[in-house]
Amino acid sequence: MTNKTERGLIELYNEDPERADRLVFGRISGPDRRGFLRGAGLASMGALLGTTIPFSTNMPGGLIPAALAETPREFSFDAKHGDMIVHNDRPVNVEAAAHLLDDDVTPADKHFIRNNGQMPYPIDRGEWRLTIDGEVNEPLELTYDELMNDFEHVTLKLQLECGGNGRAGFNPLPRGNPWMIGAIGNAEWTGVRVSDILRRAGLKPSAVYTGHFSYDQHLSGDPDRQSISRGGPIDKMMDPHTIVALKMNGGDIPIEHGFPARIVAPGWAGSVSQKWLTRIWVRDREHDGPGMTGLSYRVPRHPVSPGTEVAHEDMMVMGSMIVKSAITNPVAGAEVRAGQPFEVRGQAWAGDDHVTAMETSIDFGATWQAATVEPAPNRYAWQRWRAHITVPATGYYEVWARATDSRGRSQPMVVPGWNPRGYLNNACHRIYVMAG
Ligand SMILES: Nc1nc2c(c(=O)[nH]1)N[C@H]1C(S)=C(S)[C@@H](COP(=O)(O)O)O[C@H]1N2
Ligand SMILES: [Mo]
Repeated sequence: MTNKTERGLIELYNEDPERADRLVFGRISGPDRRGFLRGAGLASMGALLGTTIPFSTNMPGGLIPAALAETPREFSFDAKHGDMIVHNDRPVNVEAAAHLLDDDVTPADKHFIRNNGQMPYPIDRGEWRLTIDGEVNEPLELTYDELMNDFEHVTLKLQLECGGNGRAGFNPLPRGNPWMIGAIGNAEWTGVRVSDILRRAGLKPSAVYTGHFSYDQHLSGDPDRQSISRGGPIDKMMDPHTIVALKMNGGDIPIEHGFPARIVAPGWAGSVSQKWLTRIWVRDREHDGPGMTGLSYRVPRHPVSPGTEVAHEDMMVMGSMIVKSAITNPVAGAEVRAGQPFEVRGQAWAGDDHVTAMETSIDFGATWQAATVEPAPNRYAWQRWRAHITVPATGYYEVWARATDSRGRSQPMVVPGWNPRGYLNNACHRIYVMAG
């Protein structure tokens, strides 16, 4: 994977608004050109888009129009996987453009890839072992064949989302990949329940947490440094949906997704789901490997204002991801016909919970219409939602989508809860359409 992506426009606006204006508008016409971002430049925006904006009076000030903010194809170089967006190739970090998430089961080539270290060399499945040790009565060393033959298997569609999905929306932009919406996938995973493996080893009463280990080397090449080693509380690991996956979508797990075996702990930050798994260390305290301490995969215990430096002791490990949805059809920028209904659809998910309602808006959130949302085929799978939308007249529209979960929590319209590393942005996804 050699192609790089131009920085996302949101990121660019956060870091260097004048350069962003130059890129978008060609040149800066006056000192207050940035006024565009404060909602004052609607006339010039209409001119830029080549059309009118029927609901422009509802448009919140400071909002970067979706046409400019969310069109990776116009602002990125061609990625190797079609419309996949390559943030980095060392380590490999690739996300899907929203319309690639339209499949109910995400194919491997549309599933985001998040590596922290070097991709391991092809691993010999015959040599591979999984060690279970620590706070167990009987440590285990399992072969691939034993996992294939001596345990019950489950096949589940499971959402796996990077904790930093949506990071690009935070201002100031925290360090890390500027994921937009596509660091999420819902593949079909087959494997052995972690709970069955831990029961076979026999948990001691002191067992409270797991620590996960793997083959991938640290980027520095130092063999003594792990690239990442996270884990989860015993309750999450004993949940029957948390598995050691041996297959992805019915075949061997592709190397970039963790061949020959990985954890899938659905609904939690993807980093709990160790790829190229070699060991589960059962611990008598919260794990403290790379990715567990400091600011990594941790959020402030109490809300902080954007840009705050938060002391490490005021941070806590993230648990479940939160309610979110993506518009996967139409593709951003699609042409539709005024007065004629068109189908809008997508996926919705809510970490440990499920989605109970979906709504869409075409007037910048002034009014909302109910959409249908299907039940998940199994717990922790994402849910398909659909709506039929008609725009009243020609012009530029944004379609906004909002999910509500089983505990009554909805997606916010503005970016929520700034935190030092930019986790858990579940602001509404929006796309633009042009009505002719
Ligand atoms: N061994 C290992 N496991 C890992 C990672 C990694 O860098 N090394 N990245 C984690 C992170 S941060 C995420 S979001 C998921 C991504 O899984 P995917 O690449 O299959 O989408 O893998 C997790 N498991
Ligand atoms: Mo991640």
